[in-house]
Amino acid sequence: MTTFPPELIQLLKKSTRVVALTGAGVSQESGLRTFRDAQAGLWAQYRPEDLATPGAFARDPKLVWDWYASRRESAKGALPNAGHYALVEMEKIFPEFTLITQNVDGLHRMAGSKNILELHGNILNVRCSECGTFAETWGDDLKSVPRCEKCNGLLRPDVVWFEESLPRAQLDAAINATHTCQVFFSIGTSGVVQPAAALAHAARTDGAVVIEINAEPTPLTEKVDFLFHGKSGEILPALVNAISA
Ligand code: BV8
Ligand code: ZN
Repeated sequence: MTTFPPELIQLLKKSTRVVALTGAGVSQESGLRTFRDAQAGLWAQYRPEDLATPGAFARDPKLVWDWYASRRESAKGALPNAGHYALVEMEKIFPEFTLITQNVDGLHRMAGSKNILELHGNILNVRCSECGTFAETWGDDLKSVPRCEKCNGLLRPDVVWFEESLPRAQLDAAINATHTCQVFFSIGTSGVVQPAAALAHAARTDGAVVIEINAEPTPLTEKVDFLFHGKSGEILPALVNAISA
């Protein structure tokens, strides 16, 4: 059972503006592979960074479509874990709580979080790569990538690929929340993907207390004010209990 320094609990009890940045580690206990977990089966021969790019989709749209289709099915079959639900509780505890997620699995929304900024999109949504129209349904023949009903363009997952810009409104809101928060949590992220990884450092520069909850050290670890190594699905509920006590 994680124990927390009394000064941290005192600080959190009187904090009003709090930000939590989450990464794939938060969904690991829901059975979803993290981004740097070794891929399995057919996908073991590929690195995610080599598939999650516009170039990969241009070169082999069917390969990329199928990778996302298998990940979409995994995400659909996953349920939020105790870490997701603890973040829902944190949104009720802190007057101004902003959840910034790099995750594309939709589990924070499924758990009941409301004020969510999805920096990298959502794998459950599919849009046209040409006209941007969202598709509710699509054919699923084994040979080709489904096409847009409006313009016949290739459909694609509604996620941000490497070398693609993040959605401006979400990123601006994330930067604003980061600059004004008193406490910044970095949870279940390796802290290497930019510009999301820069947020924790910006919070620290602006004087926020930075707390890392992660299974292993990251480039942020030596700079944080409080560090909890372990599973977010165990540490977050314990933290919420300690704050609520
Ligand atoms: C962009 C969607 C402008 C797709 C993803 C500087 C500035 C700007 C850009 C760059 C820059 N330097 C480099 C770049 C380029 C690039 C980048 O960052 N590259 C990296 C690899 C160096 N960034 C971009 O391209 C971004 N675009 O900036 O646009 C631009 C325009 C033109 C040209 C250049 C730039 C776009 C980045 C978004 C990419 N899309 N996802 C998809 O999912 O398929 S990112 C992807 O990585 C996922 O979203 C994932 O969430 C994210 C980050 O990974 P993590 O979440 O941290 O997951 P990871 O597996 O790494 O770590 C999990 C951690 O959890 C581990 O530490 C593990 O120990 C821990 N853990 C595991 N289990 C648990 C746990 N912790 C707690 N409890 C557990 N149970
Ligand atoms: Zn279209």
